[in-house]
Amino acid sequence: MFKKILIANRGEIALRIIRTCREMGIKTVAVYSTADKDSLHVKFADEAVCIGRPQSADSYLNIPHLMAAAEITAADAIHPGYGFLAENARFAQICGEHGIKFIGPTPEMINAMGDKITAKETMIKAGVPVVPGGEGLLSSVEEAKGLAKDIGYPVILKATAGGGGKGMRVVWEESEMERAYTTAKAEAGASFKNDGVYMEKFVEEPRHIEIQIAGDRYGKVCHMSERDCSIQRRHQKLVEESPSPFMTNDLREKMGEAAVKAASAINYESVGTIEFLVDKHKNFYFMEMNTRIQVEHCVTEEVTNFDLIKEQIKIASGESISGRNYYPEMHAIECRINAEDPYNDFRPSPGKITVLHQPGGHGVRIDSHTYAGYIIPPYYDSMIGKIIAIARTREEAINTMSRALSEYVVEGVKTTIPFHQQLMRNEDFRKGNFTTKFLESFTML
Ligand code: MV4
Repeated sequence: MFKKILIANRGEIALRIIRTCREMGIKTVAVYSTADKDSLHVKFADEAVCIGRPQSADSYLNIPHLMAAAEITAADAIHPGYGFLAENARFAQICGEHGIKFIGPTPEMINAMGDKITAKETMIKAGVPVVPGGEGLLSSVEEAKGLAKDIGYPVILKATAGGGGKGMRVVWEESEMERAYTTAKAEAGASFKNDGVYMEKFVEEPRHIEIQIAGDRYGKVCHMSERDCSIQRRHQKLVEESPSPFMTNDLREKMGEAAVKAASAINYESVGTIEFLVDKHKNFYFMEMNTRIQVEHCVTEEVTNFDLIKEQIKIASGESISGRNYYPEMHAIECRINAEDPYNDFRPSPGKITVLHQPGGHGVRIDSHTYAGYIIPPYYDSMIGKIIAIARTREEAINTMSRALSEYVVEGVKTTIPFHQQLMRNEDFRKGNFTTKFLESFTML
């Protein structure tokens, strides 16, 4: 097992990883930018190294600075968390070249899923359902128009280097194709330095349901059931839950089996997530694979009784997994608390938290790096924590969440707490009656 792990991240996930390391008897090294010198992850780690200026490119994304920090502290492994360098194959490669274990998949596995066309081809070969569409890159507007006629409108154009919505265009009829093709390509080129786009049938009003998987280096892969992430706004998830209110035992078996096939196809090692679109007829289609621990991993932890960070570290150190699948025994809902103003188009609201009271009590978990007096820097994403409510039934979990939100006091900055309070009272949400379009017609009262 590792003796000392450097955590190449900040905020709540850095703290989350430090907590598990402490329980496992592993020493920790925090890295921090000058903007994060008073952050809790710096205080709670065994050692801390400043790696640069506030801008991510100068600190959390600066590979030479991170490698220097790992070498001077003699860390034998690096945990990348999520975001930043978590899905950067070159970083994983460089860690390996320095004899430092990257806690995650190999560079080859990251690359296999990083290019969406390659990933889709791999899934087709593995027998995982994908959205009907063209094979490979589009090379002209004419080709796009011809293909769309075959597939049938509406279609969607996606960036092969994309994910998360950038370089994506829905096209409802042929007259829109030229403009959509041109702008999707330009946006993809500007965002990813790769302007390749491909086409799929547009699945209308889908649910976003993802399956947590784990694989070890001995070829065993298992799934740990689903998370419903349909409550999103501009491709930012706000609420996640497990199990999905839309799930049936039969669909879980089918999606779980497909997710295991997907991960097995690339001999995946580590924890990971297979994202699916699910239509109203319960047809499901592979969307992409996340080769990292995700923000919403906590709901899976709470319903399956696993510490997924511990599993991830154990797998990286060469331990094997049982190979059996795991099913929800409870219901868990997670609300992301962002320093944003839900009454003002979710505008970021950085600054000092002057007063803080965090909820507690039965069935409530808080993952947050905040404290009274903490200054939320403007340089990074605005998530300041997560509340997870756990109960035997979905209705009870919603009631626990409502109660917890009502206890949460944050002064000094605006937060998404009022949004979540209103959502927990929403009739359609309570009935489980929502798709990825739900928040488009949601207005703050
Ligand atoms: C789609 C789709 C409908 N049909 N693909 C959004 C982000 C990227 N990962 C893929 N996305 C979508 N792909 C087809 N063929 C609808 C979306 C989509 C979406 C997916 C999940 C959660 C929220 C979403 C919001 C808008 C669009």
